[in-house]
Amino acid sequence: MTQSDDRDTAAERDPTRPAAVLIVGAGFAGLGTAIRLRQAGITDIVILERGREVGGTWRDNTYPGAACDVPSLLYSFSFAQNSDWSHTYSGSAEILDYIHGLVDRFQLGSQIQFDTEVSSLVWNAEEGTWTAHTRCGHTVTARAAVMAAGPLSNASLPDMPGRDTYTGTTIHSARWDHTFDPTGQRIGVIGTGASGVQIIPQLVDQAAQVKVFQRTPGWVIPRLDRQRSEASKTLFRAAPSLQNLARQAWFWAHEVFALGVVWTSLATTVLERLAGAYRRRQVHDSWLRRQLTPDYRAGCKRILVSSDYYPALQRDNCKLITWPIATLSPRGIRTADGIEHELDAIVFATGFDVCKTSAPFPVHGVDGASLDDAWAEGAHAYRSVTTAGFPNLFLTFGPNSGPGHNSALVYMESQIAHITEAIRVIVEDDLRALEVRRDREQDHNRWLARRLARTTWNSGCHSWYLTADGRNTTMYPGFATQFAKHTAPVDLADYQIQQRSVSSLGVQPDLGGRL
Ligand code: N01
Repeated sequence: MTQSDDRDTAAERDPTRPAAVLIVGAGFAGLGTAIRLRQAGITDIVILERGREVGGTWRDNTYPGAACDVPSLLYSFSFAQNSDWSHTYSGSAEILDYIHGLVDRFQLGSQIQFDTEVSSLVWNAEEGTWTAHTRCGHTVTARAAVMAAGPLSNASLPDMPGRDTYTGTTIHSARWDHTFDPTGQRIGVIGTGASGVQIIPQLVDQAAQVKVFQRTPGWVIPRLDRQRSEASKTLFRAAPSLQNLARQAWFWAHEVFALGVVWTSLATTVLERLAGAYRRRQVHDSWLRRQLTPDYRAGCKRILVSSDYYPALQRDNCKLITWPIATLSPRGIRTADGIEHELDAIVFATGFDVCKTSAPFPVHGVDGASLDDAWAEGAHAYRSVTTAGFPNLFLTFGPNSGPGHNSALVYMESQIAHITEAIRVIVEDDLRALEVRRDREQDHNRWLARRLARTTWNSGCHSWYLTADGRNTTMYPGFATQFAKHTAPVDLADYQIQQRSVSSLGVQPDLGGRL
């Protein structure tokens, strides 16, 4: 670390003057943004984190079997590669270790304020600053703000009839209670999405009985995981270019996957045939197979990647229940066929409340306009990163930035590239405001809407990608390569720029180590 890097740590900085950047959230996106900003010479950064440690979704999702269904070589930053992944697809603990390693390696620790939950963000047009108000009553002001709270940070507990009457143990997948011992228990699992299919095999190994309450079956493909040899780790350590080549190979393999997952095409039919053959090979009972057969096109909901889910469902102590849940009762779950399933514990693998028509906390931009009002009919942004009326504000995993077929981190790096360049311009050119032009944002969203209409996600299934009235505000309708080409560069012609004099704020532009 250079001396100039040292001087702007959160502990040392003068809290009465605005920081260059405030970042909300210390998960992958928030930390990645901080790393790239620092590498661009912008070091005066404050990261506000509501939890007690970094890691976001990988800190919160510690349920048994939690792992990534994207290969680790690709599910890691290109600018911070790791040769030592233990498996092709690593578990959540190892991913969390990697994130902690980023904090140490890029010396971000002193820039993070933990236990600090942002309750609102307010733009001050005169000064060209954002002020974050926190639940503990502090404020932090900065010239640019990055919202990196993560789309999957709030667990969704469905409001089922009778939920409060149930007297057994309830656990949400994203808030696992590690004091809970499944051994010998009768457990119900609600939800068979990406989290559910990872938890169920683990519970079946230990519990006396597991009842899986499925509302919609998913398309399942095998997970080709294997332990990595010491030789391959040594090789990648010695030859990083080889590791990069392996990463590129995974990347392009996933890009090809888009042909079947993003659009309904011949490749979708091929994918469905392969998943069907896998189901036939794995599931022996024809009635069970029928219950597990989706009635929507592959890719419409997230494809499930698991090699142990189908075998677990066929174990003697596991039963798939497809009758809809009528109510929770004091002793368990009553399904629509009138049967009461007595359970010692219910696991809700029911996903997340994803903000599709609102911000995660109140955000007030130009003239006090609220982001919630702007997004009332569905979140929108320019290239997923900025939105008109909210200058100097940047979003990670903003509207229409989600991948259906490739690593979320690849998409994240493109957003971070755009954000870093835009903030560099704000700081170096000492701008009061950099605000995307409304017409450019609207053009972008009209283009998105046309392309989204032709994607598999809009082919008729119900998923968390869509708003209640069917608008897709979460996914990007294209390849990761297109997203990067679209998102990473900053075209200043798409932005309105307001200059200001240095003296108006009484600070010198922060150029970190760039001078
Ligand atoms: O949540 P989900 P998740 N009654 O929303 C069911 C990421 N992730 O936590 O399909 C009955 O996908 C719901 O049923 P249905 C990944 O991006 C990544 O599993 O809506 N059932 C569904 O089965 C993923 O997309 C990894 O009919 C109810 C399940 O609960 C995202 O997280 C691993 C219900 C929810 O599935 C979310 O996945 C894990 C109700 N009232 C997760 N409400 C990686 O490996 C909901 N359900 C990277």
